[in-house]
Amino acid sequence: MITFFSEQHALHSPEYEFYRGERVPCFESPQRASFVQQALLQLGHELRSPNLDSTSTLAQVHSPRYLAFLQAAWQQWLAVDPENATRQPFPSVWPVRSLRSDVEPHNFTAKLGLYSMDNGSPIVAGTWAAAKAGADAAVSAATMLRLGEKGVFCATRPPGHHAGADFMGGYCFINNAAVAAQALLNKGCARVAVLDVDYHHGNGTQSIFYDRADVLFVSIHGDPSTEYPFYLGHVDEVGEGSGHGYNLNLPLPARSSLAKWFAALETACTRVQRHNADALVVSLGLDTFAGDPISTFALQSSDFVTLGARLKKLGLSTIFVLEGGYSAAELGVNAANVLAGFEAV
Ligand code: SP5
Ligand code: ZN
Repeated sequence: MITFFSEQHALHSPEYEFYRGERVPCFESPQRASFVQQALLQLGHELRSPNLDSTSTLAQVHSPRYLAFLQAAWQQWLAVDPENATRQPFPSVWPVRSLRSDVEPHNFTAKLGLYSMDNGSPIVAGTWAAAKAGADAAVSAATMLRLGEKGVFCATRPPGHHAGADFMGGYCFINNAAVAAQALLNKGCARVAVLDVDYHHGNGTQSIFYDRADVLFVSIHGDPSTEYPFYLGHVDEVGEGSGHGYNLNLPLPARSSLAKWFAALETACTRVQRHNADALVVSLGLDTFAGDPISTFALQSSDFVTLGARLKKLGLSTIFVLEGGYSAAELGVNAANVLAGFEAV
């Protein structure tokens, strides 16, 4: 399968995040992409560098002030104090209910809070370049699909599905799946479906398309009552306005069985089929793997072949966008297995 991969991903390499008040090594690491790269090359998949500029599509998905901030964030951090070059910025204050988010403050940390949903998405000097390369891959993949490819994989990081129109979060900065879906619409698709199989609810993607009927969003994920991102992903979120009925959440309790997960996949596929989409975008989180260090579902490596084969049965041209998955050593084989299942039938 044609895979878009950019070495630029390695420019996003934060050292630590917080867990229970302690600094721990980042789960979302460059070696994730390296393992995927190695596995795909070994199996003879074709790796290409993104060849299109996503700038105009990005502006359809994210707000201008958020994009401007993300692009300039590291320079602004250095402007606060040159010694910040060796420090990771984290937000410490957020505009929750009753506070204003329409006025951008001048203070850097306050801006960071305005544009973040958590303190779990550290920015480094190369974050923008890495994230932009992921969006370029998404647009490149959409073009390949319109040229007749049946399946294209974006083996990119950082992931994207927690990023909303104007905020980062959950290791995500630019919503690559949303960029892919919007690019498909721009290139003539009337309807697109996004199926999010990451362990965590794709709150960013849901919110970006919540009031639209052209992009169906379906997600299978850990119940937000106990699992990140906690504040979105419940069954009663069905879309609003003309988007009413075009959002389907299938939360499953933490530690749900394999049978429950694949039953939810059937429900998801049935809804996708009913959308009569011209193309499918899969937010391919691999943190449903039994060995994932921060998740609790039960998929084994071989189950990812089954997933790929089931998605192929939908008969839709498909862009796979890598999202989460933190068991880095197994990420390559698990990603490759999805592609193998998709290409086998
Ligand atoms: C793209 C993606 O998968 N983002 C996930 C972001 C999750 N961030 C919160 C991490 C919390 C880690 N909790 C560890 C629990 C271990 N028992
Ligand atoms: Zn995830």
